[in-house]
Amino acid sequence: MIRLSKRMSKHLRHSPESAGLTLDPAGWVDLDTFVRALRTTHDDVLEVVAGNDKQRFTIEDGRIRANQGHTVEVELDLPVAEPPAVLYHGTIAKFLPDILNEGLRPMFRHDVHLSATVDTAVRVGARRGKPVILEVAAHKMRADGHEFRVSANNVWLTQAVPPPYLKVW
Ligand code: HQG
Repeated sequence: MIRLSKRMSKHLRHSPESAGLTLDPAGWVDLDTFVRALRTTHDDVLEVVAGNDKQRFTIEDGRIRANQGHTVEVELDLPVAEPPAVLYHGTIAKFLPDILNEGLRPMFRHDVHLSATVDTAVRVGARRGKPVILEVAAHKMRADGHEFRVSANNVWLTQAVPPPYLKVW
């Protein structure tokens, strides 16, 4: 199931064409087409979607899409949302000098990914090594005109976080 989940992420976020798929502008693909393209079964796809630790996918009206994390161009059409006072970002020490100097940037993704809880940020950072947690002054950013969106699986997204809004937690 983890293997299938990773393949689903790959084709719904990064390289649909490598499975012969085309996403619509909002990232959706017909579920039957998707199942066939991945040479899997509806049941297995449904099991991954329902059991996914991070609720990475949504199935709606016979279509499937990834909730966030795309590198291909998609317009998720998420509404602007009011963030909590602070949000968190998990990274590693090696990236800190650049981050504190130029702020958080989306790198290969569309947006910077932020978490509402320290726990989640720790998990995100721990993917790369010993996690270092940054606190983001989200309310202040919002008041200064920066936009936040929240994905269907509760990942907070913003274009960039300039250095003045960051502090090491
Ligand atoms: C770092 C997973 C240098 C940033 C997770 C991160 C998340 C900078 C890396 C989701 C930088 C980008 C996203 C700068 C940011 N200079 N390094 N100016 N700005 N960075 O994977 O947040 O399993 O694109 O700290 O759970 O780690 O895919 O972002 O270390 O929600 O669903 O550059 O990926 O979700 O890495 O993770 P990523 P992320 P999934």
